[in-house]
Amino acid sequence: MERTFVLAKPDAVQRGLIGEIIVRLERRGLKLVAAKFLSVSRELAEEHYAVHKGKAFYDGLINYITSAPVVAMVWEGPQAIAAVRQTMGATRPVEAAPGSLRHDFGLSVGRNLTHASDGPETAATEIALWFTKGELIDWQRPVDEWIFEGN
Ligand code: DAT
Ligand code: MG
Repeated sequence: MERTFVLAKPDAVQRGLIGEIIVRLERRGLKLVAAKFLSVSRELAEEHYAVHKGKAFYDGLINYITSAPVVAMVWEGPQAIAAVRQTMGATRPVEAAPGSLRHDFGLSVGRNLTHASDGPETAATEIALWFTKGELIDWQRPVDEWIFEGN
């Protein structure tokens, strides 16, 4: 089973889309294992987006992510990383598939509503950056046998 880190970014929170993001991931069959509502410090933002340091959009990205509260989450499921990226849609909302969150609610790459880990290493790094081990909840969900076929 795979885990991935997800953020409802400040624009999603401001626009009342926290529930919309969660309902789509729940409906998909993914399981929530951690969640918190927080204001992002500049230090945390810079660490989270360290890979983008030096790019033209970096300062705007840090300002955006620290501008208002976010919801940080960890979701679990088979191929959770790919599944969540698919539900979010491509980085640029106008290139995101119809039906994806970024398509259905976005227009601008700098206001694209969500973040989701892009691979196993980044998922592990991001989960450890945003959550303590004790904040990750192992819990049983009997319906899982009807969603996950042993993969
Ligand atoms: P993603 O969030 O889909 O993983 P990314 O990691 O390439 O995309 O970039 C992180 C964020 O930075 C992205 O969600 C929005 C912003 N961003 C990326 N490319 C950008 C660009 N060319 N102009 C403005 N913002 C950009
Ligand atoms: Mg990324």
